[in-house]
Amino acid sequence: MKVAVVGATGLVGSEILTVLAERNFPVTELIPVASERSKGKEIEFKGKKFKTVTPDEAIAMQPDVALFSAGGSVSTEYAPLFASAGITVVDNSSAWRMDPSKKLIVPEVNGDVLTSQDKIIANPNCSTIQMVVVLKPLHEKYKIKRVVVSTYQSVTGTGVKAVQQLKDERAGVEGEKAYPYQIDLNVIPHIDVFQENGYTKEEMKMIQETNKIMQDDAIKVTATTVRIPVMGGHSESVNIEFENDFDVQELRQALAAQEGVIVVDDPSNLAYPMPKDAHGKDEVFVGRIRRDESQANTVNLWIVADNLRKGAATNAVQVAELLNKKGLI
Ligand code: 2RA
Repeated sequence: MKVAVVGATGLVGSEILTVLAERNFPVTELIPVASERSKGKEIEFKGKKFKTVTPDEAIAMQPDVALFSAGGSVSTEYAPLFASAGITVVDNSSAWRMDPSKKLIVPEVNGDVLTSQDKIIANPNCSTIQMVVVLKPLHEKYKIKRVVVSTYQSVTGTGVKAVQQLKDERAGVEGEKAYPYQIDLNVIPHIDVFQENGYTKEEMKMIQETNKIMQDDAIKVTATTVRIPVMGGHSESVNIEFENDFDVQELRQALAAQEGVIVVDDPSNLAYPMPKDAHGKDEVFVGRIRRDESQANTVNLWIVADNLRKGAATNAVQVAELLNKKGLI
């Protein structure tokens, strides 16, 4: 399979290359794509060196699938051009996520809705992906009424500049700033731009994307998204109210049986998920599972995943794997 990776030199793009190699995706030809500015830059894949090409050159090379991770404006401009050339696009930006004509896919949750008509497929926001993988079996079993989530998000979600800001601040070096404030030794309750309703765009993504992926607008969601000085992954404190009552042990078993989820929940041995352990892993980790004693039919839990992996690269590659398995590419 001819695979183009658009944005191959970025943080998510390089992770996509790692995941394609690790999962042995059947790549017969790799086409790394970068902007005109980085054209000709060398990247390595499975021990071989490849030179990046521009998006227009990539279209002319007719890949079977293109995994985009180059930001919203590149996706808005180029995804339709790739699609009209017959190339299926899996897009990691927010450009197409809420477009009613595009599918927003997490394979373990709603992979079954993909058809041969889908030429631009959206990859959800990282903080949404790790949450819906956990919500899915619980919604099936107990019917979710409302979700209250607070996030603790890694600087890798912002990109290379933010990782550098944290490293510079730790080293006491003056450098470029990705955030309006110091991030080291700090917590910033602000991710993406503020909206008129007082929420940030990241918070609205978690709300709207959850309803779209779960195919249920009746699920009420409210979110507070926060940046913390961590690199390994995003963490989320999630409070879920169900229509029906549950047994905590049964609920834990339902999560353990869910594809892509690993339960780490043994307080007596101080076992709970942490970003330093999730780093570099493809699964979503869940722990601190306990009944919310302040309200009926409600559970509290803690979800952690590597946001560059399941939150971005791994999910995109899994979508490509699913397309391949269904014979859609
Ligand atoms: C973040 N959700 O962590 C973003 C990345 N897509 O900032």
